[in-house]
Amino acid sequence: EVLPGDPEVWKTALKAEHVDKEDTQAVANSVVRHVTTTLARQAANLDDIAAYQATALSVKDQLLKRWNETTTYHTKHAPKRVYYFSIEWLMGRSLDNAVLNLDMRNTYETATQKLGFNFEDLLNEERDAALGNGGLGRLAACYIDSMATLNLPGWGYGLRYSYGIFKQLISNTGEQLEAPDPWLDRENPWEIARIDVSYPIRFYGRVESIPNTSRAIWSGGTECLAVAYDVPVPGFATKNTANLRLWASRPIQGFDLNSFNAGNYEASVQSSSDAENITRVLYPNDNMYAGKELRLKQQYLWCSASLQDILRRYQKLDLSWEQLPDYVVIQMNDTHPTISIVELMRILIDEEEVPYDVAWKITTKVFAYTNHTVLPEALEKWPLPLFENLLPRHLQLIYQINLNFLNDVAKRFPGDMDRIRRMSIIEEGTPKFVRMAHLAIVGSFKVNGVAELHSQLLQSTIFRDFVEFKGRDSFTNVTNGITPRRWLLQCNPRLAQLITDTLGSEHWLVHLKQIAQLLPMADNAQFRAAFREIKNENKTRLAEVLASELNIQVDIDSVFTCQIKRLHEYKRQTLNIFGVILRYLQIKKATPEERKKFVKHTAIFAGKAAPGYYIAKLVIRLIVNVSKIVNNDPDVGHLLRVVFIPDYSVSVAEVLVPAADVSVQISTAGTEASGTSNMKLGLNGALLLGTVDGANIEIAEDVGEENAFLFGHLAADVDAVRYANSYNPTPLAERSPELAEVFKAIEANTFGDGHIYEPLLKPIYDNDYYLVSNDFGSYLAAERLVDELWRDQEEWTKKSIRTAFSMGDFTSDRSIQDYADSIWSIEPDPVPEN
Ligand code: GP0
Repeated sequence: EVLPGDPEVWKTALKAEHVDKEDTQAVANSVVRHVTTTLARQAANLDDIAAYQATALSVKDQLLKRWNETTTYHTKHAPKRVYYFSIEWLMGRSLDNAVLNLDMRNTYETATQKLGFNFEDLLNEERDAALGNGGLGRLAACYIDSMATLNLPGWGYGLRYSYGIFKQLISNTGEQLEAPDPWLDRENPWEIARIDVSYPIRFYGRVESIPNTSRAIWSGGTECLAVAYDVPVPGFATKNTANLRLWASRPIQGFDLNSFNAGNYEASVQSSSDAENITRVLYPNDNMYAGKELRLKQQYLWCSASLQDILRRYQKLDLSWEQLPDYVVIQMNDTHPTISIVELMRILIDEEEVPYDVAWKITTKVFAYTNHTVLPEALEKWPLPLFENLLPRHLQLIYQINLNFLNDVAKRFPGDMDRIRRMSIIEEGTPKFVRMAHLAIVGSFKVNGVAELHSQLLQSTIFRDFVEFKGRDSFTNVTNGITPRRWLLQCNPRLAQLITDTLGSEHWLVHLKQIAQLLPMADNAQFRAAFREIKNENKTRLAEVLASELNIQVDIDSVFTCQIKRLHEYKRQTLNIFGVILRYLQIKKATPEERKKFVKHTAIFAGKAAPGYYIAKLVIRLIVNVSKIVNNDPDVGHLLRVVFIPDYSVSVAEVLVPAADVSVQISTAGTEASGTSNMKLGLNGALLLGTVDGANIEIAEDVGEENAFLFGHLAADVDAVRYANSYNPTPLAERSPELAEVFKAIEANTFGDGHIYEPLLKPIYDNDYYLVSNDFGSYLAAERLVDELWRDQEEWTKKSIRTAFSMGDFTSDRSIQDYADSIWSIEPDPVPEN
């Protein structure tokens, strides 16, 4: 490397910056330097917040050194890189994760302790980076952790929302209220603003074709800037540090000069705030398409900036455009980034003068698409007039892409007009729509689902025509995974220690399959006792939080059932709460003698509902109101507790996951693409109570069906049951007498005014689309098996151990390795240890 000026001075300065992993004093020095300089504070007035910030800044220094080495090395090496495009990144907190990955946790803990602080308290000062709704956003976060850990050259691209997912408050009457999440108010110590890395983004305007070419000039409209903010993501026990580049929108000059000149000062300031509005807030919908223009602006800003950035990097290599796919692969996390297919075409054709056919050949070798749901209400389709107004040139290109595509379809299936209508990227009607999933498939070389069943359903239902056209090989499965660093090492340190001690090394943290070696320990009474003690300690920690934060006393000898996920009809929190109500009614009916035979239950719920999702909010209300009655009924005693934990987040999950005995995964079969809390809970020893859906199937296969509680109708039978429910309806009491009893109790105002819940109950009486009544009986039967097993704690612990140690395949390292091998064709490129 060439150093400017005096190389010796440079070298000495760079060396002076070095901090040894175990050098507590050097770490303390670096923290204090940030206290006195960056934060301009003094030892005498240092609170936990400032101490956390100084500590985080000191850790960031360490990350940035590794980040620099990684980028320098990769720039020189020029390997093929993967770019993971995700509109959501649910990162959670970074401090604990970073010091663990750097292998500096002890050093930082001791250093901050010597400076007079409790490290745990400092960790709790950090706000979650909650730039996501749920599974999809958290998946991206686990994946970038694995990309860094596996030394794969890859970056993440996303949006730097000023406001992440809303803060959930629960009113006295059980209603969900939403408050903003101004997570950047206290400054974010983990990001670096790259004011010098910014790109212009155009919206609206007009298009002029250039005669006798495929090219056009897009001009006018409005322009703003996308500015880069980088978040370094350390791999575990490696120098490699990945980069998450998030874009923020900014006005192009601070003022709109036109209105400024026209003497309209207010309008000029207004247009600058319009630009800032684009990345103001994350859309709070999960598995639900909303169709807002501002959201399309977000998507385009993010995709255009990311592509401009990637192409600028590529152009430094001085190669031909045809070679782009040998250096760049872009994984699209759902259809949200699909516009980037068209944007790449636009840049190549209009700006780089690449012929249309060549541009198409290049583009379709760069993109791969991951689908995350078959639910029709989640599939993105933009009203054509809205789309055309905002992105007129892109619509033209889509027409051309569609024309060529449908011509090819017509050649393969002559005269099959219905097929052409079904497959078109444009949906006919008034208005017309742009179908983003179709565009994503047509523009990608590979399409994958996120669990075996989901990938099969994609190929046999919503994408069937495309499989017939493109061939089986274009479609594949990559089952989701979770990072064992955050979801075991960090959230359950004692279990991690037990595993490390028993295996005699830490290798399992990067080769999770190795924990299967511990399966025989299920038959070792001493190990079982140690394992159970850890679970009980985690339950105690949770119980303390519930007592102090919610004033609810729970019995740690009760079985903790956890359903922690977004509120959604298809996820059926209803089944769970109706089951709780039935249990309550049974306890009430029982004699004191009979009550002694009940297994004690603590039903734990957490999750947010989309602000506009009325039924989902009603379910929260029911859960909260049931909890108020049940938890305060002296007849119930310790037999039953119901807890709704407000404001679910990654950090809350880190407390819940290690404390769960039962993992509740009860979606209607065929609806949950994969699920990932099933993996987190399983890895921490919770037994699976689930339907035959998503990744539950693969989990049950690996842990052994005898160690899980599966129930409910199978995906293959759901349609027939649904059909019968709507066309040959039987009274609820015939479908499920128990559920009819539960509904009667709700309607009799047992949990407050029963009228309120009519919109929730009526659809179940009427046609029960999600099969709540049809599955209730087998759900109750599964619960009885849970109770029976709980009575035998030794047997329970055996199954819990077998569950945890059979989860080796559900690490995101395995998922990312699958992507690298079967889709991306990229290799690890570790930065050498000097
Ligand atoms: C799927 F379509 N998922 C969507 C969406 O809009 N948001 C979202 O979080 C989820 C699936 O529901 C999932 O089954 C899956 O595991 C996850 O994406 C990641 O693939 C629930 O976690």
